[in-house]
Amino acid sequence: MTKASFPKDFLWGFATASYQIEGGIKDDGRGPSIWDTFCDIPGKIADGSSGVTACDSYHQYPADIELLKQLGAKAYRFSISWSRVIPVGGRDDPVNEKGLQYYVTLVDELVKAGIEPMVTLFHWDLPQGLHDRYGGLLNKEEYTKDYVRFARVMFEALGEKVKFWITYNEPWCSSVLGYSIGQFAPGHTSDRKKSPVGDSSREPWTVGHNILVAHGAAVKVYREEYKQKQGGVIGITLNGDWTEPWDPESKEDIEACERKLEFAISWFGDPIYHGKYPDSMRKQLGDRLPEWTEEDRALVQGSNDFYGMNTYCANYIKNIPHPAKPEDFTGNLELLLENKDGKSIGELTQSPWLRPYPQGFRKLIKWISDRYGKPIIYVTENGTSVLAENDKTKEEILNDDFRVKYFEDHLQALAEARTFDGVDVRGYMAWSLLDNFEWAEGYETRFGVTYVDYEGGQKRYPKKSAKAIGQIFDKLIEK
Ligand code: GBH
Repeated sequence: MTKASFPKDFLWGFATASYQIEGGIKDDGRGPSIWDTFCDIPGKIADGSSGVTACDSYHQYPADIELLKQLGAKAYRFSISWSRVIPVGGRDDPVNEKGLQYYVTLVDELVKAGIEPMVTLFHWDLPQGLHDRYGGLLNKEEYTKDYVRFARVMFEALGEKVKFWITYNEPWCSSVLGYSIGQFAPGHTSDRKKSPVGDSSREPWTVGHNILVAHGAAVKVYREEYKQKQGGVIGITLNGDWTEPWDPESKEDIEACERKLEFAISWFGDPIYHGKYPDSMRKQLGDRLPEWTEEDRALVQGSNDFYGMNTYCANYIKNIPHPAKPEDFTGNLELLLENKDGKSIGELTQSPWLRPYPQGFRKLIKWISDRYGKPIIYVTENGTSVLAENDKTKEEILNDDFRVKYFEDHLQALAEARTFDGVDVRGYMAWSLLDNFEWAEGYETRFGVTYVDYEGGQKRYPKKSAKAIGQIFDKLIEK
């Protein structure tokens, strides 16, 4: 019997994002991002915190690299703070050399340590200057030009040392959480109790479209001007979680499961691989979903060298038997954590939305692989919080058996998908290297394989899971 495994050159490591770890938000000329602004609005972040210090990685990055070395990581995925590099953000605005130098040094040091840098250009922290100047992500013409210039600055500065570029992290989150429910920066929503501005029925679809076009434009520049001499690959990272029917007997719930995956993943995946939006979305959203011009389609279709996959959990799905509300972004269905019989999809964690369901990981990656013609896939995020972890003592936190089990189960499922389902997965980045600023949840929720002591100078202490990942890979990687 064949054993599920990964090939020798399988790229594994850990992931982070700029605003979640860097701190130093005013250091060396960094400009504000929409997340700095959002965190200043009372009530938006659960514990009233912000990324002002976070893990202090702007200063303590050598400790991060040390940690990666110690854990045996082959790769490190991090993101660039655009407003650190171009403080106001625009194509005619000055580059901040000191801010740029931070990333040049980080990449140099990683390469020296034998760790492959995987660079995300955009993990949600848009320069506030661009939001103020023309509405940021809502303005396709202006935004695309500014994003392409930013991308170009990074391609030039980091050059051939970077072989993996990710244009965007989870455009679904920027669109839906930022422009429909207002839970993330810039907080737009139709709900006037939460925000004075926003139109949940239209803005998320506009923003999603604009991100796709900007992604495509940056990929075109990379392929035409840099790829050959630098030898890297470029793609986008999409988020999405597996779905199971709330009532397995219900045809409607089964159909709704597929629709949910389309609204979450194919919204972006289909234009990139098939040149169009899914029919289910067009049917529900009509002309609120932008049309593809020939010009935009040419930029977007075929624009992925690889598919970046983020996934954490799964949901039960229940169809809604009434016409969709204008603000619906799910595909007119309910997302539930228990099925018809009251069975939970997985154990509780600190994140209300996250209950581990490893078999869903295998099914989802196969679904993606089948739908998009067996693309090369890198899992760019996967991980878990732990229920009430922050209330425990440091010693207890370091013994994170729950997280160890999560990684064991998910890596086994992933190896099975590769070995038995023919999925072309080439790498895996655990979320996250460090406990960090968990967006609207603040610091209460910890996702790190490393405990960060926020009261003790952000000192890092690897948890059991940090060391376990290397051991799990050691067992699964072919000798
Ligand atoms: C990732 O998103 C992010 O890339 C990363 O920055 C973050 O720290 C990590 O997850 C852990 O959260 O509240 O019902 O609207 C994961 C995808 C999609 C998960 C939106 C939470 C909210 C569901 N996220 N989802 S709900």
